[in-house]
Amino acid sequence: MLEKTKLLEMYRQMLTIRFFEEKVFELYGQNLVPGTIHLYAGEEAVAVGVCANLRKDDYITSTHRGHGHCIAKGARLDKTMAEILGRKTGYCKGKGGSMHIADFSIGMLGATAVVGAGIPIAAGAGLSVKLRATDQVVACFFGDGASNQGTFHEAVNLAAVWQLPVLFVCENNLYAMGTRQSRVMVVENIADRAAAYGIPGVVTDGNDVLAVYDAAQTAVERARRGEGPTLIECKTYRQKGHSRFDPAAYRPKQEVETWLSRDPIARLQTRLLETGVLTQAEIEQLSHKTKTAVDEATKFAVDSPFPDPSEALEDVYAP
Ligand SMILES: Cc1ncc(C[n+]2csc(CCOP(=O)(O)OP(=O)(O)O)c2C)c(N)n1
Ligand SMILES: [Mg+2]
Repeated sequence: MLEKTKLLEMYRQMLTIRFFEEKVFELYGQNLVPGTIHLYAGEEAVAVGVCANLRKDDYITSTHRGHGHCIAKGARLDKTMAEILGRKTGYCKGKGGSMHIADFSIGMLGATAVVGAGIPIAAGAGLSVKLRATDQVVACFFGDGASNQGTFHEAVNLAAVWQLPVLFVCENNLYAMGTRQSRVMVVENIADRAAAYGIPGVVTDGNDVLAVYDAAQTAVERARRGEGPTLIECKTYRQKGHSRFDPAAYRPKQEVETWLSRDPIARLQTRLLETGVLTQAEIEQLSHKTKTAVDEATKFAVDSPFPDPSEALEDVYAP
């Protein structure tokens, strides 16, 4: 088992992401979120298990489902929430919104609405690390759907050829919008695709933060030694629909129930209680503290002004 402080920090981060996403869903219902939202609830163990192995100067790239990646890499809750609500105090001055959050100061290279677009960016960041001869690593999050884009195959191949320090982390939540993986792929494990590029491919339980942590640890050590990339497939499930109020009627009821019973937060919590790392009272305290942090971030965002229309073209072009 990992040391107590690490376990507690991972638990706190997963809880934070869950409460944050619940709040975003609530605010969306109140018409406070411009555009759309893609919630990460149910997949928290992936971002947290991977990022717990990263340093502040390591990089990540993200997706359209990126709030959890930001929080796990150390983004501020208030600036993240403000960006989602389109406020001037947000990470991109309210002009990016939910799918375009970036913070270079913590190595968060950006979310993107273009499926698969973050994958070559991660390879590029890996190349920059190699050219600068540092021991930084890059973790690249993407979905099962994105793994069918050409960008995935091109970027993984080049990263393998050049032995770039990249973790390709596939969040296989079984669906790309309403399309089930088995309708668009003959292989069952996306990690098997690693063989085509001569790199290790690992399948892991994406709803078990300790399993994700272990897989990422091995891959990070390999990358820091200069031995190249790893493909990690995390089997997971989004608890809500694809976006907005998608009722996800295309998913069998039994399947949803099975995955809800594997909730990553409840699983870690049971383990922490059983092993005596945390007591029930401590869990309640932590839960209260985390909820308060999300509420404070929400208040900050809601009280913040919108950007002025005159600023619309600022930060769009390089000076
Ligand atoms: C290049 C491109 N094609 C299509 C879309 C529309 N689209 C948005 S999300 C999505 C599904 C992505 O599925 P996956 O990669 O599995 O990620 P998940 O939503 O399951 O996290 C699609 C097709 C897009 N945004 N970009
Ligand atoms: Mg998917």
